[in-house]
Amino acid sequence: MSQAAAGANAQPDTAREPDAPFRIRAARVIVTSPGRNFVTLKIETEQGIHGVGDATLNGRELAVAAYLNDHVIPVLIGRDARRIEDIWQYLYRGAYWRRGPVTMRAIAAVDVALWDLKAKALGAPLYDLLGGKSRNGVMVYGHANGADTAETLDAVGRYLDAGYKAVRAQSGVPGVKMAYGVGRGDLYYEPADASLPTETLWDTRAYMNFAPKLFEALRVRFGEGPRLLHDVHHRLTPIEAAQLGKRLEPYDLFWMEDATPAENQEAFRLIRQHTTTPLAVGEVFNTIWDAKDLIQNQLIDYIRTSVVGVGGITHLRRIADFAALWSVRTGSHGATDLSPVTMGAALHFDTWVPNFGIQEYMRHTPETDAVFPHAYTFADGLLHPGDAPGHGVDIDEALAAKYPYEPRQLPVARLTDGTMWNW
Ligand code: EZ4
Ligand code: CO
Repeated sequence: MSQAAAGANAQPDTAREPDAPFRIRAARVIVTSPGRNFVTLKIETEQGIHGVGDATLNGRELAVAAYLNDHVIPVLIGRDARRIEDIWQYLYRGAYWRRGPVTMRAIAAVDVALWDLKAKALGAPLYDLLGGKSRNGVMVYGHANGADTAETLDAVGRYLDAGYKAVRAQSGVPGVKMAYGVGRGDLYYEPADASLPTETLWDTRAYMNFAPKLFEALRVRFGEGPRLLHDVHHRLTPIEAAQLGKRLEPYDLFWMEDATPAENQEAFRLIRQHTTTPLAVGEVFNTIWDAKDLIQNQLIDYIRTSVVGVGGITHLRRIADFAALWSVRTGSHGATDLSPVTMGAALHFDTWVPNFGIQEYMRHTPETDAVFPHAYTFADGLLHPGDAPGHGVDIDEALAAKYPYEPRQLPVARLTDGTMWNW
């Protein structure tokens, strides 16, 4: 669509005055693969300020790139970049087809880029626009994993030695081919590993018998101090999840994550009735509607929605405020498929949000870090967003261009009898 055509349909507002400094002059999608795929949106104003947002949807990257290029960028050109809320509502209501991971990640990219841009224009770190610092640093948890219990214990030990205050432990399970969360070789754990989905096998019984022993061994070795987390990754039924939660109670987990799929939010009531192990859920949620019943019925303790997953800071803030009413705290998703841009935005959000719980943090590779220069730093188990204006993360477009897109999909899982299961 030409700009003239866009202008013909425009609302008669000052946002579209051609010489307005905050008028959006250009927006473009940058797809790059410095070790893994990322989709980034860069928005520029007439004044020459730019903001950057992440639109990466692991394994489905080009769907979001197309959504942005075909449906979002044409309606962004000419708008007033300061009107973050109005643009959010325009993209959400205006799509008619609400929600969904592709739409909400595209909206997130716009929203985060606009918050970045506005904060830069004001010369302020983003956390100051949200309400200022609520804490000195953001507690993160790292991902420790190993092929078996001994390796996993060593991996947890390395994280604790590095200063982490919280560690997620995942281990290979005897009898389970390629358990979730376990790296292969020295690579950083990166599940989207092939152009067609890798087939993994899942054995619930083997896992249920193994997981409590892993955490018993962790407590024997490391004592009661470290916060320990675990991700079940949607593999159990509600009653199995209830059983596992009970069996894990002696080992005082910080949380048990995604114990069962949450399309049916009501399913968590059964788990909740049986165990006091804290529950975390929400990395695949797109909006507050996915979490509403879980939160207002106090069926969970941590909400894992991320900046990039739920349409950006504008909507994540709404979820967090709603969650605070029921003492549910944030624990945002932060795996490597969430780009440094999301990590930067998340750290500003986490620095402000009053009901902060914890932030997931998997280090990116040096190649990724070089493509996305960033202000955030790690020290003593905490991440710090830095004080640079905006969210503090940019993209080196010349370097990004050296890493072309490579198709990669997430694995699938089958039960031992061949039945398709949840990966
Ligand atoms: O499997 O982000 O808690 N973290 C996770 C992640 C997800 C990936 C999927 O793209 O569950 O490792
Ligand atoms: Co998870």
